Amino acid sequence: MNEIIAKYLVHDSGNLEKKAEGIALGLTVGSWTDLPQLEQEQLLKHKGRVVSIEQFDEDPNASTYLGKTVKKGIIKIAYPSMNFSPDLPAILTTVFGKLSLDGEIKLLDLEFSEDIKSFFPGPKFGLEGIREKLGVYDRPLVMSIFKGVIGRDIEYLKAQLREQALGGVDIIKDDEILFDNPLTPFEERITEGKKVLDEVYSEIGHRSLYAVNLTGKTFGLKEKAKKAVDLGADLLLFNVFAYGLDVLQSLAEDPEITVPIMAHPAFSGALTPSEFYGVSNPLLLGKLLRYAGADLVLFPSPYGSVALERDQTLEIAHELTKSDDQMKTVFPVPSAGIHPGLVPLLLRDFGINSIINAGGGVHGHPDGAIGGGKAFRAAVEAGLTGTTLVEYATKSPELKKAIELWGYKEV
Ligand code: 1AE
Repeated sequence: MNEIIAKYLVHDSGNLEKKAEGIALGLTVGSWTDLPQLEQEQLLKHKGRVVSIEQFDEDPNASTYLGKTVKKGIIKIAYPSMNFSPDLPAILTTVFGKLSLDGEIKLLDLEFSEDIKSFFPGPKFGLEGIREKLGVYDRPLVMSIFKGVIGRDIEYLKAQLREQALGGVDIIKDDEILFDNPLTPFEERITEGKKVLDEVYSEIGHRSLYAVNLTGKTFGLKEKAKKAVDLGADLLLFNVFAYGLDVLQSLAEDPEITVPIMAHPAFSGALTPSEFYGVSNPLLLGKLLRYAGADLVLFPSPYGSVALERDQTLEIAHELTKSDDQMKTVFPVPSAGIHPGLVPLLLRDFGINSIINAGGGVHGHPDGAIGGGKAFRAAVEAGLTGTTLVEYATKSPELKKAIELWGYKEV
């Protein structure tokens, strides 16, 4: 069947069969029982289909929170592909448009049948493409984030870029809150950044890539992204949820935008955290970002300052990396509040096909960003060689200082 199956979590006091049938009808052909027989038959092929209903017992915590007696249920509904054009705005409006406003209902997952999926080519580069750009295949990558750049000029940015690169990180990304501005204009960040990274490469033989923040009004993004490519940008950072998934897809699918795109989760917290409403994190930050063409995806790790539940982060990473013969895998980047002492936990959870990413945990190191980068690389090396952080710290003064400052968790 050519259809999309949506899985919903509901908290409802009424009859779930009736609710499910109401959704299947209401989001497709609407009220139809009063129509003549012929019209009913014509509309039948467009009608949503209730696939399954699971009802659980009353959930006392949810009932108390919502101030009414509710039972939890999981409903699956199939929507025929002939009802919508094969793009995310049409799909999301069909499966969770008005419905998202209608009571305690959360969209957990979407299953695309093969014909619909073929309209979503996914990442252009993906995890393997990023590894090829760096020539690094046997370890997690390390990424650092510019910090405190707002209000500073290009010389400051260049100095911070240089320090981060000298620390041995693989990728350096703009902070998502750095927009185009007269002190550090987009184009100059790319051209000047490139010179700095080339210098560092010739000095120490280490190549870092720079992800510049692609920002501005939606209709100017493509032109700006192409300009970035012409100027030699390595990667683009993109605040996808401030713009929309389809904007990301348009950028990713453009044959002239020949650099990987890193999706930032800013604003996704407006859609995901509730147990009762919104969209699940694995769907939004995992499956849909992959379908829309992100090559790398940042999401809150279970351990830092802005944490998600561990199970959810594992599910996000699974959606990004599970094998799929139509689509490349995506680099998971569990982030926020990460320091070297958390590396063993991150390696245990996300393995070598992930990126360890930090801002404060690099720049806040007692030896500055150079020390921070070295401490992260040492923590990764410890994990890969089966050595504890404490043992490895005997040969890495930078790691020693980091774990003294922030602590550590061995696994
Ligand atoms: C989940 C996004 C993390 C992020 O963008 C960011 O800037 C983190 O900074 P730190 O590592 O928490 O300082």
